[in-house]
Amino acid sequence: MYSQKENVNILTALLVAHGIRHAVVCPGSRNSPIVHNLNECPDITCYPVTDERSAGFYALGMSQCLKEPVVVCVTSGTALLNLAPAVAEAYYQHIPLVVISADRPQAWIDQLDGQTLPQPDALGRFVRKAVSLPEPHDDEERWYCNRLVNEALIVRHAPVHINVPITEPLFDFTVAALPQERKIELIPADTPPHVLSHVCRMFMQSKRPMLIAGQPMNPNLDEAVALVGGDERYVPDFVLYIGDSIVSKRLKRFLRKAKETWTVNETGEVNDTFMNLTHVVQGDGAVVADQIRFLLEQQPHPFVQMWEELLAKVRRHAEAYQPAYSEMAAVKYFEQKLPLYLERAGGEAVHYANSSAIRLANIFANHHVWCNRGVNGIEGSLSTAAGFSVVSDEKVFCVIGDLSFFYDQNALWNQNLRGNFRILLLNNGKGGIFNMLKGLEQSPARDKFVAAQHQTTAEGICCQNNVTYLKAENMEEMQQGVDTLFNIESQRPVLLEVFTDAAEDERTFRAYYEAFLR
Ligand SMILES: Cc1ncc(C[n+]2csc(CCOP(=O)(O)OP(=O)(O)O)c2C)c(N)n1
Ligand SMILES: [Mg+2]
Repeated sequence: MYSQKENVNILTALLVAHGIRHAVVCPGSRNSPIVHNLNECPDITCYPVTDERSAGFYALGMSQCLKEPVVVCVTSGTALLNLAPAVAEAYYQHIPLVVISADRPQAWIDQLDGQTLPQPDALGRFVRKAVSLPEPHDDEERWYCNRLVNEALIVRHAPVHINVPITEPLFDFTVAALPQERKIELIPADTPPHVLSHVCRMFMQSKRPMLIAGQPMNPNLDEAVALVGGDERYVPDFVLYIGDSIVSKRLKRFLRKAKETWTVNETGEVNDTFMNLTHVVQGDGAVVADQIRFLLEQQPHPFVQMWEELLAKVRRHAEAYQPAYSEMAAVKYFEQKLPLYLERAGGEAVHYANSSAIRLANIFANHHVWCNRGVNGIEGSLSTAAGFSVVSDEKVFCVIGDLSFFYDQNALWNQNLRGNFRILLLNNGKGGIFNMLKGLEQSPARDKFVAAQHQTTAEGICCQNNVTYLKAENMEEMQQGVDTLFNIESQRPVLLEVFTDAAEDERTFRAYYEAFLR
């Protein structure tokens, strides 16, 4: 029988899954649920040591001899601090000690309760990873708890610290079996033979494989997922995730239905975006993507083909759709004309700002797009594109909403800017994205305070900074303006301000989806 404490059981199940076989355990009541569990596991042998300082060194010696991670488990308070000398020694010897400390619930830290001190980062720089587990109440917290334990246990060649807050009552040992926990495995770059080829083979041999490339773009996947709805035939069983963030929330939610995800990255980081990660392969994701594309050319995969047909259908819809005058119409026209311009001009760099701009790019752009999607801030999109332009020989375009533009207007106050910098400013007089949030329309604060409605135009800013200013207030002016933005010769940056109505932007966006979901 195991403890009633869910975080303790998740931890125990994952210790077993990660192959832990030895645990040095120190006396105490707060850690007794953990010690109890370790003692229940047939694959784990416990070794009692009273003095925690000594216990740490016991574990160090065991790990040296066995060349595998060894647990040392202590109660709350100073017990943990007594491990510091052994942990520091392990750090510089590259020995994988797994420190497990029981803790009081967070609410009781610094409240003069017995045996409490701030434990989560107490071992400082002498551990490679320190995590403090939640006491889960729902599936999201259970996922979080699982992930944190996995993140600590995949670290190699260094000590780690897992802090485990446990609320009273402590002594209920009535759970018959440990939970089935998902193990996340790290496959280091040096694993033989040819890890990346193995991953590609796995991809080709899966029944329903899907390669997802994060930042910059997943064109048309948001709409495709909307179209799929609840159709299980489209759900992948094996997702291979490379690259960085994904724009579409709907896509992320959809991929959570997949059986498992493998990710390839250089750092070996755990990014469990779809909550079903099982393997982190250390390596170059672009190499894997190229290899898979090559294999798919040799031998088409029916599931991949089924998705490609769906994406082609969405693309046809995007091409055929005629939006009313709006931000969408401007981006669509810009993207339609871009390839024609490029045929003549050659190079390119297109930056999109956050909010609606990048979402529209995800529908209409079919090329590389730059966007600050690492943390999605609106504060630096114009500066990023401006910085890009001052070291580029090509034209650099920036498609940006009004709040993002006015926020970062300082970007234009710069001696180095030249005529290769071209801005398409989508001014709908507010953060139009907030129109898309269901339920927010009920708040009288929405337009004025949440979406920061305003009547500012960029004309004065352009005049002040010697930026060529163009504006459009209807379809015809917008199309002429975009053509000019591409073609005009200028020594100074050029900006086209397209004025639209946020309510119309919202209607057009919704109508685009409704037109093919019908
Ligand atoms: C630094 C920062 N502050 C606030 C936000 C929250 N935020 C996200 S989108 C947005 C509105 C952007 O408005 P705009 O640039 O006009 O684009 P639109 O929504 O109209 O397309 C805001 C304030 C953010 N992402 N970053
Ligand atoms: Mg706006």
